[in-house]
Amino acid sequence: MTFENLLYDCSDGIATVTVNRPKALNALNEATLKELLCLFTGLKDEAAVKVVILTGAGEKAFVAGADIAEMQPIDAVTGRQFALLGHQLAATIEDLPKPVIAAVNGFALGGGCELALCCDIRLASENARFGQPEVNLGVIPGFGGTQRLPRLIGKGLACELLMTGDMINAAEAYRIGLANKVLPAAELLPAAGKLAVKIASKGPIAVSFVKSALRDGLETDLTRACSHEADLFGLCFATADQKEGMLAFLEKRPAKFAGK
Ligand code: DAK
Repeated sequence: MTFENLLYDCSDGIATVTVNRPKALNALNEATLKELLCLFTGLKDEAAVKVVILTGAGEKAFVAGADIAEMQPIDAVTGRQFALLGHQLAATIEDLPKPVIAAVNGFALGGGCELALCCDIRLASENARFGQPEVNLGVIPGFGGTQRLPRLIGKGLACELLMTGDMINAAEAYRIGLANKVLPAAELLPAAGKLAVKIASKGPIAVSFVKSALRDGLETDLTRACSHEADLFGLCFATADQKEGMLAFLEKRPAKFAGK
């Protein structure tokens, strides 16, 4: 796959997607959003890919936000279309039946923070900075930040970040649960790769059900969410992976999952 603003690599079941506009700190213009949407849509049916790592090119930024130069002159109708494109991308990442790990290697601001928020796991380098600085620009987050941030870190902390536009460092992001782990910059991608390999060794259907149970369950009441979990748990017993996983345990050997 070749793109103008993205790099793509896949080996041993791990796909790495790199937003590649380092001169603009990987800011998301419309073309990049469309490429991300196209790529993540295609990954759904890419059987060779088990886990995806999303990162930014260069040493300074994951994604420094939506492209301000491109956004500055737009009108309300175009603004809405731009926001809808961002929402479509976020939903595609969240609905992808495979885990997506954000390797946040620098600034994750505005739309960049929102992009990281729709990934399943966020690892951060020590130089990572997170923030929703939209209020500094006279706008609000347009790619779901006002919704996903409070769901992850709680309403009070989210309010503070969203209303002040302040940036926080990686240690603070870890403290409030925005980052799962903080690593020296040179260790970020190897750590993301190691984590991806570990998850890729598990039953892929079970992993995708975990993602589905979390995604759908957290958006509904506990009774319905547990019922959804029970359905997915039951469905596991229709898979060859369940038979193999449990047989392998009984035979004291590693399981060989076929994803069936
Ligand atoms: N867009 C475009 N260019 C950007 C950019 C961005 N978000 N961030 C950085 N750049 C560019 C800079 O303009 C500069 O370009 P040149 O001048 O070299 O041509 C280059 O990247 C390097 O940046 P700096 O020279 O500024 O680098 P520094 O290290 O001094 O500062 C910084 C790094 C990240 C602190 C600073 O660049 C900065 O504050 N950047 C803007 C961060 C920001 O405000 N991000 C949020 C963007 S707003 C919506 C949908 C979505 C959104 C809103 C509404 N709807 C339609 C409703 C989303 C909004 C956002 O994401």
